Amino acid sequence: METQQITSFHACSAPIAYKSCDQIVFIQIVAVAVRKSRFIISLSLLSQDENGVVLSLGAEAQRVIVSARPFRLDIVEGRDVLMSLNSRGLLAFEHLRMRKDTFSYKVTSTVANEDEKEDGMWEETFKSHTDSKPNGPSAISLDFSLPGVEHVYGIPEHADTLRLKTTDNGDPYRLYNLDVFQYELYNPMALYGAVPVMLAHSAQRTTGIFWLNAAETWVDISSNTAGKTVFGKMLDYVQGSSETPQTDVRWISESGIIDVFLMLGPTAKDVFAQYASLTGTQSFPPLTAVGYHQCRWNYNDQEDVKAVDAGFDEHDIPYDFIWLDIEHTDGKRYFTWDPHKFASPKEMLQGIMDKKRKMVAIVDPHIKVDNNYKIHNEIRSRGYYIKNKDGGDYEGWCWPGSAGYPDFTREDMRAWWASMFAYDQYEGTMENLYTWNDMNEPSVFNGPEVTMHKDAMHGAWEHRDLHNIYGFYVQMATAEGLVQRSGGVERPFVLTRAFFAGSQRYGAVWTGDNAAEWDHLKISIPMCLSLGLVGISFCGADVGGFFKSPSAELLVRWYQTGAYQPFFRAHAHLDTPRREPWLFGPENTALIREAVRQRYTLLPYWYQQFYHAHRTGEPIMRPLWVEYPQDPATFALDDEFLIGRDLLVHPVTEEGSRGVTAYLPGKDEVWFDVHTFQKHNGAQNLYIPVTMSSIPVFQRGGSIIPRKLRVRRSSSCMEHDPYTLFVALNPQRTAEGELYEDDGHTFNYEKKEFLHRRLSFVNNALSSVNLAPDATFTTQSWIERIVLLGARKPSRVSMKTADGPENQLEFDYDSSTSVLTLRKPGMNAGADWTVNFE
Ligand code: NBV
Repeated sequence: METQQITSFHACSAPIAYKSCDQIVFIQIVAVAVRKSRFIISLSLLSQDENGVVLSLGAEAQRVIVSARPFRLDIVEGRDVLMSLNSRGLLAFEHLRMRKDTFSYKVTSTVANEDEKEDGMWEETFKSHTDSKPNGPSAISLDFSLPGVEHVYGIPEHADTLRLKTTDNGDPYRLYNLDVFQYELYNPMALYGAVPVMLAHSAQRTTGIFWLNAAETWVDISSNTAGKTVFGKMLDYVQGSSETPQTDVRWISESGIIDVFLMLGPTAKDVFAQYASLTGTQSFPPLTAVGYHQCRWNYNDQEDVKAVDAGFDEHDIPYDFIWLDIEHTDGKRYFTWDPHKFASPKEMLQGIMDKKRKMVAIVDPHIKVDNNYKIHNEIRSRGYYIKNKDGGDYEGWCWPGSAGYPDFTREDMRAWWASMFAYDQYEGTMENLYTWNDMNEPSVFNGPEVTMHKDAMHGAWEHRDLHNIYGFYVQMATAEGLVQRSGGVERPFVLTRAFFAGSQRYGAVWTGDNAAEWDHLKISIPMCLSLGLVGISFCGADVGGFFKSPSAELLVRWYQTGAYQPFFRAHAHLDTPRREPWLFGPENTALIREAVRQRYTLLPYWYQQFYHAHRTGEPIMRPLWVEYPQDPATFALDDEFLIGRDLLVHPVTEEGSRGVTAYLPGKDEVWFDVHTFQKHNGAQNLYIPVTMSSIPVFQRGGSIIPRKLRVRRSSSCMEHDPYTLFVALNPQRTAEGELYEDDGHTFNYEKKEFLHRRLSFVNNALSSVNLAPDATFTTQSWIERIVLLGARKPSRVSMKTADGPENQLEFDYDSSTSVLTLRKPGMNAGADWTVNFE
């Protein structure tokens, strides 16, 4: 596996002047390509006449052809058009205007009388809410044509299939961060977060469009092959036609400018790197956050927390975090504790810390209007609240009653908010307390669509212009607070419900208030996959379902699925019966225990995946097509996924299921069932009988996966434990993998305090070499076992470290499964060593 580090990128910028309504409008269009070395190319003019210009994009015969009348922009490589902009002429740009009878500070021109008469242009009413629209209608729009493309992905958050649908017969996909009560599935409606990034994929190429706009946005998708394909293959009558498949997309935003980044690939991994160069990569979480999280609304008091914590020990189930929801506060005043139920938070936190576990407490961004509440008084006196259209502090109704909303788009406000997480400000806190930001769309119970009025003001900007980025800034400020409280030493962990492009830099997201239903378990897969494709790898869904009560079977299946998704947290609504893992009878407790334990054995691999995502922007939980881009059978799979390159997971998401059919990709690949070690060929649909004991998971032949098999109370308790290496051989009898380790919680890895090794099996020898010779981390962990899958029986196995003598190793060989096990080879995990199989 190669760790690609982005050292520089070049961005070719083509501001296009376009005449509209007597205004010159500048559309910023940027094509992004990432290079490993310093390599800057600027657009150069190839030709020009009165009809337009042809510009060179530098590499690979890529050109931008700009036609003037009508305006159209084609990105061309060789003879192929990769993408056309405005080929359908849907470019629209409504400039900000002044209403005749009023004055607006953002005036750019006057408006024709006819405009003013049109309904809704200067004022809009939704239920009892009136939007004053001081600048009149202000929408922008542009169309993109994608020749050769039948599959588009991304633009989360929607509870829909991974492959986006055409919207000809329904609503477009809507991006508008909303607190939606009991959301519907397979629906383009807006949810809590918005990332305006779409990926287009064909067997030839992957490209991306990043529409940088935080206003309410709609995306319309149409395709000339809609309904005519099965598993990505064109049906005969279309194949026979001369028509090239094409997808057409139209983006519309309510306000702002057209600011688009075109990511030209050509591979999906190139697009991830290109997008990462613009918005950053997944933050590297503390290792503990990759463990299991136990949450509910609410754990009632300190005694309850203690009992639940003890329950995990009693039932021998590991966990890392226990969570406190809004009821832990003093009357929904965030940064405080209920004086009766949580009278001694430090004592509680110390008890948890003694077990090497952590806690998360919720801090929402709506602030109770209460003159006796320090946080409110400070925000008000500093003038940090968002203002209403008349200039007063905006007030809305939320959990605490009347609430103000801090203006997180202000840097000074964010700095102040961050300072509130200092141990001497946020009383009762200690270093094992982390944070959850909920309701940050923002949720306003009495606002239009349960959110903020669009004409509320953030300084000179209307809320309309930046709505979708509000939640991003809440999480940013909170994460900064957690970093600062430790003097910049410790990595933060912050979960957010609302998000925008770039939120990956500040922590984890979850898919909000799902329900204890099989369809909600199913949808967690495409929802997290879509987020991963646009950079947000640290994603999960409430295990068990938030609303309603899961059957024992659903709960077990959900644990088994959640254990293989990046953010693994059980959560439940206040009104649901308790559902700690041991409340469903001993058999189900055992099944849940096993699911959680499987997660813990794999933590070294998960952590390594996070490190990789942090370095490259590649998704951790990824669709199969990312690794098998030319195989159309992978293009629309919603029921299975890869973790990194090497683990394929096919959850069981049907009630009473006795088997699933998994697609194993790659005609040259073999896949090993991680439970039975049975080997299967790639490029086939495989029926796998299932029992309740586990879900199908496969390791790719050709990979090496490190695990820690001695599962303990929490990830921290396993810190120095030894590794077992699972070496799965491919038909060429080779395998490769990595081993990454650091202290698991500080930023010292940035100062090269980590250990990164390449493990490889080639020519009957397995070896470990240093991938980062200048890195300085030493480990106490050793290799206690090596398991070779798909192995032949050797006559002799010996091991050699750099400075030690050669040792002969004992081994077991199981000829029925072709599994060779070396017990206690005993080398330090950070050493150079070679094991020879003769
Ligand atoms: O804070 C209470 C809940 C929380 O448990 C849930 O995870 C959030 O998505 N919160 C929403 C507010 C109330 C939801 C009905």
